[in-house]
Amino acid sequence: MKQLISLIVMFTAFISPVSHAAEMFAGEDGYRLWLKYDRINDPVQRHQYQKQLTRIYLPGQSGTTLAIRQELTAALPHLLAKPITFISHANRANSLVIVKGTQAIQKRYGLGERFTKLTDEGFLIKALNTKQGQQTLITAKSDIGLLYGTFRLIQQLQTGKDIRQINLAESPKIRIRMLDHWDDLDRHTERGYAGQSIWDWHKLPDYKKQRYYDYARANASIGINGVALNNVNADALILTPTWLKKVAALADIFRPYGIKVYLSVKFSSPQQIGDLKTSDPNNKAVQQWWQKKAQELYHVIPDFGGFLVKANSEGQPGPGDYGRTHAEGANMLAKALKPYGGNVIWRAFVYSHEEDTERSLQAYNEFVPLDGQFADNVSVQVKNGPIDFQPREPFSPLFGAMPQTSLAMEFQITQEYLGFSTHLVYLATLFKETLDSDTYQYGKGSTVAKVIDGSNYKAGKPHLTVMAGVANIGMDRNWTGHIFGQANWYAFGRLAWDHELSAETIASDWAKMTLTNDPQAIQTIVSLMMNSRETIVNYMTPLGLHHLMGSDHHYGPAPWVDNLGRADWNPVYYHRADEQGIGLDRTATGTNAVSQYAKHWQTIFSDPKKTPETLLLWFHHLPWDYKMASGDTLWNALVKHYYQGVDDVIAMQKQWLTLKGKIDNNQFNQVRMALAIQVKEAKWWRDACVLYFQTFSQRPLPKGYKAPEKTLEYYQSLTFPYAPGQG
Ligand code: BDP
Repeated sequence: MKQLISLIVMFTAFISPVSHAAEMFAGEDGYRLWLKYDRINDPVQRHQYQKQLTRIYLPGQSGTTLAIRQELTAALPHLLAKPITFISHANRANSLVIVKGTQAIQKRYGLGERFTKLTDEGFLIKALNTKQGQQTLITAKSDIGLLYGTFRLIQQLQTGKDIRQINLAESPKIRIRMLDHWDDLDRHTERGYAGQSIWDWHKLPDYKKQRYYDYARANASIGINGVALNNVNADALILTPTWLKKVAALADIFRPYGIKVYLSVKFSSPQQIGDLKTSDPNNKAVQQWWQKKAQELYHVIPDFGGFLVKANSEGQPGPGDYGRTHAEGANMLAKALKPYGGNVIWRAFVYSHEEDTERSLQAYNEFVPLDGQFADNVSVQVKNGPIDFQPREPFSPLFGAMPQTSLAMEFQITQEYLGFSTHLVYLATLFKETLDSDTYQYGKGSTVAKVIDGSNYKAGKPHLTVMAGVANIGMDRNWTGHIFGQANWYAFGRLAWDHELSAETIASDWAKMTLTNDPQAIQTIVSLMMNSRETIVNYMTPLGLHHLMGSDHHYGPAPWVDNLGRADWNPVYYHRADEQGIGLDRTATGTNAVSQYAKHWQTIFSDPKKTPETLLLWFHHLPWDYKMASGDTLWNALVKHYYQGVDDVIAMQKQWLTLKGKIDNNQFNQVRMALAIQVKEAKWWRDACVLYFQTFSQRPLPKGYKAPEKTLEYYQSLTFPYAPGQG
């Protein structure tokens, strides 16, 4: 008997970790993203829509029509708990009609101006009450418009909207809405924190993974219509015939979903893969080389999107190597692509290693004089802030300074400086902060969004309008490493489509589609998301501090670093902490970065009393005892922000724990574990920064604030040789 008991004990000990894991991680692993088509809860809605949406008229045989058919087949029978049938006549009552808006259709359904005003990608969804019953019409000028309309209708169902009287007309505000993958050809992803690159180059072009199709579906569902497949620090090999076949295979998969493929190209490709002695854009042989390359490209990929170029930046080759301007370089490539309808997206994140001028000032100095010189199929892609995707930056002054150039927005979705894929940070609030910033280019109301969507363009609308996001996608089963990383991908797409949407609406839609439809849980999740960005700013870089992270890998705090190649690579350059105070003087007495902004902002940013406190130390070096609006000293306020950040992550963690049982266990546990790490890392940021800055301020922590447990030396001794995503 004794033996039997010990055998049972042993056996349970052996199996229990397994069953524990099974219990924790069974269920939704995140692969389905926001395209979860589980049954609509509300039986009344379900019943109504069963009548209205399960008989579908969808003529046409194009790849896109097929994609629509497949999506409806994947979605509706599950959402509505009833099989669907495709019917052969449009005029049947109680049906869903998905048709292009021919003259006859426009007339029959009385579509009018709302239809004619749609762009090629726009759509109209309308409930029609006919004598026989209800019809729901999705119409558009193209198959892609119909696909977008279909996804919008499905989204309405997923988010519990009442669609009985649906009447929506939408067109994207920005023409090219793209993801930039910083994926290398060996499947390493620069600044990627979600596993290997999703492009399995070795097995392409023959092996076509389901993940590629699901990636295309996810992108199309939020209106993304362009992807740059490879790293801006480009490998010239991508333009060789072997690689172009692989690229073409992906382009074929993405085409029905309205997604065009772009490639990052190395400016020195003519030398590296073309046997030329130079890559000078003014050289005839070089120009011809690119023209032939374009011809070859369009032969294999007829709808190729174009080139994304990082030139003369961080050691990359470019036209500057030959004394030519960015415009000369970009226009040479643009000319090669023009006959085929291709575009050049030329990055303004440039700074020369050799130049002493602070790197954040260089882009403006180099590009503004070129305003008006770029070809109409070139867009100049500007990062949202002047430095580099920091938790908070003011908008880049370039947005208010090039009225005759198509300016593209570059956001970073991958969280290089915002906690990798471990921290829960909802980025839509950051995106909106930039988009809604007023450049004052033409007085009040000249927002960054209006620059990007072309409304502020000097002569009519620019040919090109672009919003790009550096992707956070990898091979992790849940795609983005963190369930809430998916929300950032989703939000980026929705805002690129319509920058007027609120961050809150998008958060709520995403949460309903991804996590739950329980109203109370949604409230908790949305509030947690909406506060998350300010929280990370507080525990990493409050009051306008920036660039305090570890070198190279950018993991964790290292405000003490002062030994890197260029002065402006060092955190000490940016915080300038000394016995007197802290912050970087960017007014006329300092770097004079304020001079790059419109007069309105110069007045505000030059005066610490007028500068928003969120950007105080971005623009000013101030004494430790400087009086803040709250009456606190700067030192006390700084410490309080750091502690607030940690308190708020702990609060987030508590909020999350209340969701146990209300959302899927697997998703719940993934986020629970990540939040536990985030709490630890937030404390690490707080303690390392407070201890370090205290060596200058020489002041005690404000009353009631507990001193960090570890020493500054401890934090300074930490190394992370294998931190992911390094450049
Ligand atoms: C920085 C990244 C680096 C990129 C660079 C860029 O650290 O890996 O190559 O930007 O945007 O944020 O080109």
